[in-house]
Amino acid sequence: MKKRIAVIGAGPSGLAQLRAFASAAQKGAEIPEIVCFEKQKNWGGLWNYTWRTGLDEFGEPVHGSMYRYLWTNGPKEGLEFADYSFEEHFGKQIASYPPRAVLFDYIEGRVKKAGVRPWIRFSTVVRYVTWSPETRKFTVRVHDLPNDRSYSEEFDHVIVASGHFSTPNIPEFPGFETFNGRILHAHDFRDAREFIGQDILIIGTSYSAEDIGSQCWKYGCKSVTVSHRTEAMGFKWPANWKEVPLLTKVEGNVATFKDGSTATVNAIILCTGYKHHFPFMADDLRLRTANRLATADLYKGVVYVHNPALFYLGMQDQWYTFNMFDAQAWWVRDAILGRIKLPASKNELIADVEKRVAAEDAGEDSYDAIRYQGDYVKELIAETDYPSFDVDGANEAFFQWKKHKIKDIMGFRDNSYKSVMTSSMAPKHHTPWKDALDDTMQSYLRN
Ligand code: FAD
Ligand code: NA7
Repeated sequence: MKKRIAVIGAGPSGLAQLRAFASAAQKGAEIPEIVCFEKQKNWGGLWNYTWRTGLDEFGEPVHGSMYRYLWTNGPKEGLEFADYSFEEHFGKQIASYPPRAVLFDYIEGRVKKAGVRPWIRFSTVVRYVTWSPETRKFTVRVHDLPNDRSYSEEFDHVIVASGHFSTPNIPEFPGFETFNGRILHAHDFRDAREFIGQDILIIGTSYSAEDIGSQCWKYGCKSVTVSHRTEAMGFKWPANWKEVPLLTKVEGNVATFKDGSTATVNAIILCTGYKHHFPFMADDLRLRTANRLATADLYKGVVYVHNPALFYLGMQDQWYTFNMFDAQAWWVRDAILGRIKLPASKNELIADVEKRVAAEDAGEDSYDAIRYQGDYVKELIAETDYPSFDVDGANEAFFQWKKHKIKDIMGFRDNSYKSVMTSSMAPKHHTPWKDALDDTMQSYLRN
């Protein structure tokens, strides 16, 4: 009997897993039967844009957290697939910070070519996964949404690739009930034009805060006030930005901050991050981790230490994305195919996690964090046939990116970097990011 593998999610991580198995099959390996369950009606995960917020047409929580006019927030040279370059996909080298639609096309191009779409059951949400120690199999209960039909199937392995930037972390501040304006989380932000002419307050200081604030500025909000819990972002912001300490209360439209200062605002956008949320996993299978580089309870960052037949992909906080998901997917594939042997004892699995946590904690700054994740990618690809690539060169693109942001936060996307896959330099984009209001693929590729 062939082994059966369930993959939960057809975003970049789940698709990397399908591609990894397809690649082994192309090279003549016998592969297991693979079933990928995807709750949305198309693939691409977060890169599959939806205008919807709240619940979808079936009453399921909307997965999408991406918004219109989203351009990548890091250089594409850091995420390029080693087995499918941007040049192979677009027939030419393209500029370094593509908008969402361009990356969606790139992700889709590789899996279309691999022919894995028939493995995916779309509009099918995974409801509950349990493990039987007797049969040593997982039971996966799913709901086929359009046909309103629930059913269960058994699998030898489950690979959870459901992402972790979809379930918002939503703190509450005194006075929210009576605020005279809109309060939303970044997860529900869709179009910066909604805030044209408005004074907006953003809570949080990470990527969502930086990027949503920048979008609102670019499309014409009146002012941006960013409130921090730990420390300010400290970039050289435009004149109508300010950074203030943490919000303590709102009264009417007046927000008061920890230092006693106030601001009158029309809208509050909570850019307060996301939760790892797996309500569909039984208690003994559910990953519980903070958003960090060395996730809790995952040997090699992918094998669930409490049940090594279960894998999680893409659960780390992310500098590296697509090629890290590939590195993980190829490694998980080889563990399942028996090409890589897992340690026999749980203690060894746990010791590996402890070592990774200590190594991450020993880092002093974000440059160390980039190196740390780069080393992790190197470690995994050295153990499989994923094409090796110049990870140090990709680290270098991230280092440059950080410097470019410090120099000009509204202009960093106008820089170009060298591909570590093809060694060619990206062209400069035809329009500076701050003036480029059209985010369509046609416009972007017009170089
Ligand atoms: P996801 O893309 O979240 O995909 C998970 C998939 O699982 C989804 O298709 C979902 O529908 C499905 N799923 C979830 N639960 C179930 C279930 N119960 N049953 C069935 N299917 C399920 N990364 C970059 O590299 N560059 C960027 O510029 C960038 N910008 C970002 C901007 C935003 C606003 C956000 C939120 C993230 C951004 N990221 C960016 C990071 C992003 O997390 C990764 O690029 C990537 O999408 C992660 O892929 P994934 O497959 O792990 O998760
Ligand atoms: P992150 O990177 O997890 O950042 C969350 C931010 O929210 C961070 O600045 C936190 O501040 C802040 N936060 C969290 N809880 C609170 C409360 N209770 N009060 C105030 N501030 C809070 O999430 P992002 O959404 O920015 O980025 C996630 C992904 O989406 C990323 O990959 C991007 O590419 C897009 P802290 O520093 O902990 O004080």
